[in-house]
Formats: sequence, C-alpha cells, structure tokens
Amino acid sequence: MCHVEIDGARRQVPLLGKLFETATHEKRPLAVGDMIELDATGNAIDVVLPRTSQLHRRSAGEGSTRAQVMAANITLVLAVGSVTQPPFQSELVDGVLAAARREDIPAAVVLTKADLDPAAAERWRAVYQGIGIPTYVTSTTPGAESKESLAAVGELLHHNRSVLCGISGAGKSSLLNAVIPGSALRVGSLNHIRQGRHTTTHTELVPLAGGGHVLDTPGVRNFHLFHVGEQELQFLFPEIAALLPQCEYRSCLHDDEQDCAVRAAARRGDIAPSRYSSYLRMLAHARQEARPGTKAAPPSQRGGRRRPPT
Ligand SMILES: Nc1nc2c(ncn2[C@@H]2O[C@H](COP(=O)(O)OP(=O)(O)OP(=O)(O)O)[C@@H](O)[C@H]2O)c(=O)[nH]1
Ligand SMILES: [Mg+2]
Ligand SMILES: [Zn+2]
Repeated sequence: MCHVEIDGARRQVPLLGKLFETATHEKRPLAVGDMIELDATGNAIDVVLPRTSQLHRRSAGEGSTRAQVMAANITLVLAVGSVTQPPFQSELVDGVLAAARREDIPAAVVLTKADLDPAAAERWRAVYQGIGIPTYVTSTTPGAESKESLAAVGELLHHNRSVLCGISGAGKSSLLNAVIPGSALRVGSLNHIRQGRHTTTHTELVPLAGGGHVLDTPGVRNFHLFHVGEQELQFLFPEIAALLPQCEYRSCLHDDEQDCAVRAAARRGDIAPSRYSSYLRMLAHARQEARPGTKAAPPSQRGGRRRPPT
C-alpha cells in the first residue's frame, strides 16, 4: 500500500504486482516522491513515471548490493547535522553532499542546535561555506530561536521539493516544525534516540501551505554511495576536484601517492581535515566494493606521470 496524492487528496492505493517483477538494482519499485499513474480501474498503481532526479545510497545491511532510493523527483537536498547532542557526523554529511553532487541536485547544510555550542556551529559553517555549500546555522529552542536562518530555510523549502537527511536526533522534524507553521511532526526525546529508537519511522512527503514539498526522513546511520567508482569519487568533492591538475600522477587518488597536491593542501589545512578523512574513508569503501578483500595497486602501477619529475 502506498499513500498517494491525487488531485490534492490523499489516498491509499496498492501497487500492481507486475511492478515487482522487473529486475532492477533497486530494493523497492517505488520511492517517496515518485509520480505515478493509476490503472484503468483507478484503484491500483500501474506505472511509475521516469524520475527527474533521485537520491540513492547503498541499501543498509552488510554485503547489500542493492540501491535504496531515499527520494525521487527532488530539487534540493538538505544535509542536517546537530553541532552536538548527538555529535556532528561529518562523514555522513559529506556522504549526503557527494550523493547530491553525483545526481546534480543542489544541496545545502543545516547545522542544528547551535544554541548548545555556538563555537562548534561556527567552525562547521566555515568548513562548508568554504567549499561553496550554502550553510544555515539554526536553533529551534524556544526563546533562543535563530529567527533569520530559520526564515531563510523556510524560504528555501517553499521553492523546492526538498529532502532532509541526517542521523536520528539531529533535529530534522524540529526544524520542519519551526519553519513550517502547523506541520506538527513528532519530535523525539533524546533518551529514546540514544536507545536507538527513531521518532520518525517512515519517510513522509509533507506538502507546504506556502508552496513546495518536503520529505522528512527517519534518521540514517550511514550514507554509503551506491556503486561509486574510486576514480569518480574525487569529482564529488569540489575542493579535491579543483586540485587534480596539480597532482603528479594522472591517476592519483590522493591517499599515499607522491607529489599529491590534495595531500599537500590537506597538510596545509587548505582542505578541512574532516573532509579529507571523509574522502579517504569513502575511497576505502569504493575499493572494497570494487575488489572485495584486496588492497588497491600502488600509484606506480596506476598510469603514467602527468609531468616529468623536476
Ligand atoms: N537544544 C536544542 N535541542 C533541539 C534543537 N532541535 C531539536 N532539538 C532536540 O533534539 C531532539 C531530537 O529532535 P527531532 O526533531 O525529533 O530529531 P529527528 O532528526 O527528527 O529524529 P528522527 O526522527 O529520529 O530521525 C529533541 O529532543 C529536540 O527537542 C535545537 O535547535 N536546540
Ligand atoms: Mg524526525
Ligand atoms: Zn593527488
């Protein structure tokens, strides 16, 4: 059964069995945000229309080879992370940003709970603004609301079909409640969240009174890209992509190669340590996926030098 919106009204409609028969790499035939057509009886989903965009990751569970489409037909990805309680998880945020970039979907970062640690919020804001990602620092605590940034996030949501991605307890539902009057999504107690219980248990597409739609998702623990090639990954980090022409080896993957401009920039602090470490971890994942149980070839076997040694 799926909840669908038809001519502004919500209905529950079953999927026709044939939609499960076509073999794809996806775990489910339908994702939140999909546009559908009903069959002739008007009582079952017959066709899933082609998507304009999709945000997908490797489906959770060890050894899973299928993709989980978190959201379809979206125009904006918001990576949401609390600056503390729970601690900011840069690898997850960086994974979400890389996935959005891979699908050409504009993305922004929302740093929540700034009231609890304004200095940490400022540090992370600098990291993401530094690579050209619009970043919003928010607090929804009554009496300490960040009115301006909440208004800016609201404005963004009203012009998009957005999806919010972040770990459980990051404050996604609280954020939506604060920027969208009357949305009244359930907000969790941190005690429950610490015990591993999610407050939001399914992804819901919420139509906004002032225009736009937003997808509130249950928290994700990790965000592994689906089948990303180790050579592709570097292009999903804009600050790394910008330095590629300066690396000694054309096929440099920027981990243990000599004369690597990316490593040098990371050492100087021109690339944020958290971003570089996210890249290295994602690279390790990509390698493992490509060649389970093996280590990558050393740089000397990975293609020629870009320029003669000086
Ligand atoms: N201090 C402070 N606490 C916040 C803020 N935003 C949210 N919280 C608290 O953080 C907890 C989790 O908030 P939720 O909005 O339920 O988090 P969520 O990301 O929707 O969680 P899931 O639905 O489980 O994925 C609640 O106790 C909120 O009151 C904030 O800006 N400041
Ligand atoms: Mg929630
Ligand atoms: Zn390099």
